[in-house]
Amino acid sequence: MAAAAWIGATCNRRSAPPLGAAPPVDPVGPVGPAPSSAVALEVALRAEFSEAVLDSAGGRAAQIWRFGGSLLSGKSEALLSSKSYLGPTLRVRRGERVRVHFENALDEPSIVHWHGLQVSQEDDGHPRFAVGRGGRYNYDFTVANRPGTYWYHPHPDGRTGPQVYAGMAGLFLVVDPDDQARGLPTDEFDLSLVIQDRRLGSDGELVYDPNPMVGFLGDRIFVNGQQRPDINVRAGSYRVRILNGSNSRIYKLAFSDNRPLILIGSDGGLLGSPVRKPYLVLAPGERVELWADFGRSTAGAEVWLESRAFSVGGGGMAMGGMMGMGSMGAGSRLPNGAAFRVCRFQVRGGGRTLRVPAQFEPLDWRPDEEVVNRSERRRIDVSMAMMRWVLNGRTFEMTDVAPNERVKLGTTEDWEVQNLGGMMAMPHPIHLHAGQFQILERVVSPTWRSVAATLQDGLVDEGWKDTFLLLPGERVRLRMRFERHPGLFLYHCHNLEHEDAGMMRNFLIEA
Ligand SMILES: [Cu+2]
Repeated sequence: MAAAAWIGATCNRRSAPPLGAAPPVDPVGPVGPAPSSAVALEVALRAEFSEAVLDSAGGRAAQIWRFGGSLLSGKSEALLSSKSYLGPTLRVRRGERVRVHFENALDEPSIVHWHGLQVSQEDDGHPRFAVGRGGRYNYDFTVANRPGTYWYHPHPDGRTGPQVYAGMAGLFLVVDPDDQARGLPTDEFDLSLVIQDRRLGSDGELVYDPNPMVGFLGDRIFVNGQQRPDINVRAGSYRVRILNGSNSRIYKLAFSDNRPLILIGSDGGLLGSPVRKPYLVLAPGERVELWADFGRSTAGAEVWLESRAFSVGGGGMAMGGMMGMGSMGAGSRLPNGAAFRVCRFQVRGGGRTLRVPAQFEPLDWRPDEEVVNRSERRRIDVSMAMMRWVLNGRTFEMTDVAPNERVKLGTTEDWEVQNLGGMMAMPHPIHLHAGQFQILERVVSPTWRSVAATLQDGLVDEGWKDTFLLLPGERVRLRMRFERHPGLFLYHCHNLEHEDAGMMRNFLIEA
């Protein structure tokens, strides 16, 4: 229990579920057909105690938790180990079958969620499947998703925040062999950045002391597990994939030379066509893919990726401070909405400048006629009750499904998610499991327009989404088709401290 000192200090409301024992679950429909194809990638993934150097100045190793990975079968480039606390990057193609043998060597229950992937309920990492120390869980799924930037992280009940913070996260890239023919930068010109914030004590160890209102906010920015790295690039065109792997921090990303950002992809892969934005807002769990040309001006040039100032509303700022326990200090040193630098791109040597493709494949949107609840949209009200964030007035119960949380397999629905926090309202990144959806509409109440104005030009609603940022006083309409897999899935806030405090619910896809 070496890492227990900092990891114990959570604001958790519930005791942990019994070790390794999945509670009884009602039968939730047939399991999807067993994959019959050959396994393209088979890996062992171990949640384990480890060490990593976090303080760029100190050089002393800190205690971390991580996903240790090893390749059991498949191509060597399908499992790329990281040089940091992050887990290995998995790289597979659509249609390939993946087997993961997960082992938990931590002292508390854990389970792996494949964020954004459309898999069966048994493969989705629901907390009811969490295994305790020494426990194992086997995943076996065929990648149905479009090529894109997905990721994996733990999803145990009440402990997701501390586990991700301790280092447990990794990328899951669904790669496309046609990208080069499509005119996209590939190989070394295809970069992935995982952005996270951390806080280190004077001993160089991670400090985790979340604020019950705001969540956890660190005061040091890490990219790919390293503090404020310089990223060497060539003068030329890049595809830059970015994951916000932070617990609670929202980024308003821009380049220091004020060039527009060219968005080519979002959570579920490439857009229909590139979109230019003045800045990009990336909430916890969201991904973007950018087109970036470096070194167009002078050789040896550099450009910073920055996060710019924005407003988060009452619950994210003043109230968080007033109610503050835990990381008030960290929160006030670098609150959500503060401006800071993320990383520096330094141009070293020549590359190739490509022309941004005007179009990619058109997206196959679900039409209005297909929507089964057009007359009465399903509503999810985000509010606060008894000083806790709730979804339709409820907090998470392991297998509980309310009457308005049942949908039919093979149908398409419109959902309206509404942020009603009153003066306490703050932004919440909302994530749905079991598929990708499209964002149709955002409406902000007049009271909150000035707050929304600091973020709305950079919100990423384009393309297929599995996570979106719901601003204070805002109503968002999304459309999702429940296909392929029946069963019990989750929808929740991806502010991990909100999630751990119960801002999560099940929904049941009935066959
Ligand atoms: Cu939240």
